[in-house]
Amino acid sequence: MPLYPKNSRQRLRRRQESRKLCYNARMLSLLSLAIAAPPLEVKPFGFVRASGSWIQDDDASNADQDGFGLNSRIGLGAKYGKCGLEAKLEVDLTPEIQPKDVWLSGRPVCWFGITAGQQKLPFSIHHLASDTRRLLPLSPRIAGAAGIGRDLGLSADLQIPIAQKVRATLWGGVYNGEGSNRIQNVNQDFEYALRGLITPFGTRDTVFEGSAKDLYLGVGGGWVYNLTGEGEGAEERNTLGIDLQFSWKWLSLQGEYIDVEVFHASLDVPDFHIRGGYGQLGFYIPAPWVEDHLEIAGRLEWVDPNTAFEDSGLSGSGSSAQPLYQASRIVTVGANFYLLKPGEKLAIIHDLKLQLAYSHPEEVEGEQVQDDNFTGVATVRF
Ligand SMILES: [Ca+2]
Ligand SMILES: [Ca+2]
Ligand SMILES: [Ca+2]
Repeated sequence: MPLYPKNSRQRLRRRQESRKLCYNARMLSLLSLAIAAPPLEVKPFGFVRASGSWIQDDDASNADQDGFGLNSRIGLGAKYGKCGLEAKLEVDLTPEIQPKDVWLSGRPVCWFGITAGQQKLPFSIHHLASDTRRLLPLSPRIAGAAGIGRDLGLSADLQIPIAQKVRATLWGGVYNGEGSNRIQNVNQDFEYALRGLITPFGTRDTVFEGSAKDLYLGVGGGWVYNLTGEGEGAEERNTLGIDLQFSWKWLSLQGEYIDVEVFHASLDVPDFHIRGGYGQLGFYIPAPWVEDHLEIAGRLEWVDPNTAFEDSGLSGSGSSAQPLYQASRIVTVGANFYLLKPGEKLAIIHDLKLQLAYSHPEEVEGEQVQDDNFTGVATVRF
């Protein structure tokens, strides 16, 4: 007589087999977890941007501002998981060595993220797009006059997905308000920024100007508040901006309006506004041979750097030939040559291109300034 009845031996074998299966399944699930764990992506990047410009010499100025310039930057980006941790470190090498973006960002869930460190304030498309991803070689003057840059701070963003696409994004942040590469908060006051962007057809991963042949519409608005200086020298700035960006196939349109209200603690210094806006257009020539490689671009802009004053002719000396206070209207036309197709992923960030543009600023408050200029920029991005 066998020790165990036949059916109990079978049961034992079945139990052993099922235990083995269980073990295998556990190993498999551990293995699949290891495979599914998001890999850590570390990516070096950088660019070299060489520019040359010719600027008409005004009779009142003895400075010849024609010349060449070189900008170069290197950086390192690290990403863990699609909605996990991300870090960025980038440093300008020329014209001088200085840190640009230095931040760490965490997304506990895909639709919400927090970023800490030196970062761009969420304001204006032109400001948020990298220097290498812009439609024209020179920035509209209002972008520089508004003076919104990078700052040390803490920000949060909220992405609102509807039907699997991000249709709206909100940003908010608190910053030092002392400008780039300033750790100390000199006046112990903070700078605040808020931005909202509606993107009915989905958002872009990277901010850039122009078209990548995608259908894109972005309607945005932002506000920045900052108090700089102390006592009688204190200055308060309220900056409002609205922006619009559209692209489809060969065409791209973009416009912004920015108004900076400047208050002074001292009653001797008049309060004023810095106001300006621009509209620009890019169009790829859809002809054989040049299709996806040749884009014509144009921009109409208006700026008043100080609504309380107007200066006649040139203000400032040496290399700052721009009128400091008087309003200008500027017409710019340009052409861009791309060495990669816009449909390709790399071309979305304009990796290899040559840009040429001619600008005619017309002064509208005081005397005319001879300051027409021609600029060429070659960009290599990796
Ligand atoms: Ca401050
Ligand atoms: Ca003025
Ligand atoms: Ca002029």
